[in-house]
Amino acid sequence: MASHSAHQRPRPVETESAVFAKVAALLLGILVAVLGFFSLLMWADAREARDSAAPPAAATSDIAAAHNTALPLNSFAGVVPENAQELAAAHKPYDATLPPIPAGDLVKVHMTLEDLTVEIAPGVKYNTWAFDGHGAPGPVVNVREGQTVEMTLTNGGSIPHSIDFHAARIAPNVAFKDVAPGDSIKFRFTASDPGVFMYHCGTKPVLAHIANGMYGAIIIQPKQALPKVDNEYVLVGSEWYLNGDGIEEPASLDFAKARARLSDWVTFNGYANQYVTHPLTADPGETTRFWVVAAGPTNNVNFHVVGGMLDRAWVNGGLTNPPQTNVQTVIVPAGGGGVFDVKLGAEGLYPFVSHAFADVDLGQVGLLKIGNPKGTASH
Ligand SMILES: [Cu+2]
Repeated sequence: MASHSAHQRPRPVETESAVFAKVAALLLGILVAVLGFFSLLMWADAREARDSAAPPAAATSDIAAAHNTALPLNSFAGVVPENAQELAAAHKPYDATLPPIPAGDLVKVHMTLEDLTVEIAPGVKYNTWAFDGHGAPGPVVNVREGQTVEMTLTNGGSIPHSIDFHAARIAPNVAFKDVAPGDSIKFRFTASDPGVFMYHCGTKPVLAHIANGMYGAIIIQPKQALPKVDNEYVLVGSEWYLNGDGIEEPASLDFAKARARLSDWVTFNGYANQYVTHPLTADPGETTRFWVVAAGPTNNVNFHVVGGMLDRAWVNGGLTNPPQTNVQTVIVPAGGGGVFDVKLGAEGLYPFVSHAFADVDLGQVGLLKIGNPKGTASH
């Protein structure tokens, strides 16, 4: 092959079409540069508008105004302080253990509603409206089919609230009506439908009241008992929409983000990843029953146990029908519940997740620790 230095080729004469092509390329270059300059200006403008946007509304009175809040919305997804790991370890997890069924025909449940600041992720504080000092979720109500539940709700908060039991066949305008601050309401219903159900505040806008933590699980065990299992845990899935990162000062609800479904944290029992740091436990060969409620306000829980099968799955509450068997993933719809039996033989760390993985990323994952395994899970 000839090298450039050895054989200098004669410079070709440029044809008319080559000259035209060069001029066209030059003009195109100028056009691209001009367009680029203007788009840079527009980008800077949009950025400034976003950064200077007023923080979205938190109080109920501002919720109507927030309906008009324009996009884009600020995300605080996954934002934690530097010592998050330490804080996660120190956090006392919500006790997921199924409480015992009270004796007698009448079960009296008394919840006081209060405004309470709680942690929803390591170092992330949030102003909730909380049932019975629990933050979120509220206490688990566990009864047997045929018992009568007498519910008393006392409103210790600053605005009206209410309580709506999905397990109750009752006139909602009577039982689920708004209770003014300082007042109480008392009503009874028969636990007639076995299953796992959601309860929540039904005061408008319901989206805001649920997003602020006003939900919990009520379980009605069937008269004819389910197959006996070794461990029973209650998981309430929910998501949080923050108007700040909640680190320096507590965050409140960003209603516009709740409407746009832009969650910052997604949790089991109100706190991101708490059962990763503090796993639920079982022994090898044991069967574990998960009572799962998807409180939302909007997200489903796509329940799945990594490394296992849902050996028995009672879908969406009803425990009167036979369970599905050997299922991989079951959707628990927002406002619904499911019961899942999982038998795991080998020692290990088995993640339970909502298999909508954006939600895992934001904290809706826990571990079921079988025995005393070495090493860690890959999820
Ligand atoms: Cu409420």
